[in-house]
Amino acid sequence: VAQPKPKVLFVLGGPGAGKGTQCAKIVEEFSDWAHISAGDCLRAERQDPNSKDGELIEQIIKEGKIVPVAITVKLLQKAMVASKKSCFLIDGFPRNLDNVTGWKENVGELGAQVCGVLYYEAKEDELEKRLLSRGETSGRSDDNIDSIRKRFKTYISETMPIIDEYKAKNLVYTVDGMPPADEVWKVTQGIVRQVEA
Ligand code: UP5
Ligand code: MG
Repeated sequence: VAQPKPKVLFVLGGPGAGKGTQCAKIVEEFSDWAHISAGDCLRAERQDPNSKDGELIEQIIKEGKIVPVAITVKLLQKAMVASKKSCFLIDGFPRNLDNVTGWKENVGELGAQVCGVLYYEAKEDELEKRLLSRGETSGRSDDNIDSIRKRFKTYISETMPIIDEYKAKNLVYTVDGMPPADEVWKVTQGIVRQVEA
């Protein structure tokens, strides 16, 4: 019997919009789904002393720029296989045109069906506040005001146009990311139910 094609939801939104927080809640409630954070994959690879890409990844993350897709997509695929799940939340990817092309070439429509984009919308001043406060304990090398501003810039110039492209294809589920996380969760939950159905 043929296996059903894996489902994918891309999860996008500005830095600190709540992508990771909401994905964690989704996988708690919906057992078919795996949470694959591109940023987490890259940070783990950076920590691996055997990786030849570690230094490059660190430099790019600090500058709020985007890692070449060949590196990212390889890590995403590895994590997807390791999860043994059939539905994937791909958190923080694709962030630019290079990412979209690299996904299509390496995973593509044969590998997985992209059901849509879960998009968390929030204002920059709120995001800055969240990230600075997280930065007190996160240990993330990009949770400082310099890197945060650079991340915003990249988000506006490179990621927003990608979200707009998916919007034009009617593939975007826009969620207001400004209310408290529990309220955002109620909306998120409804969308995942709809995607699963
Ligand atoms: N928080 C969450 N929800 C809240 C709410 N509703 N109200 C109040 N507070 C809320 O949340 C951030 C903080 O806000 C937390 O303290 C949380 O408690 C609180 P989180 O859920 O972590 O938000 P998230 O959107 O996941 O923020 P994150 O910082 O992870 O977003 P980024 O997109 O900046 O980070 P990511 O890890 O995806 O990428 C980091 C870097 O890696 C990129 O800048 C880039 O350099 C690189 N990268 C690539 O190059 N390619 C990729 O494909 C992916 C990443
Ligand atoms: Mg995150």
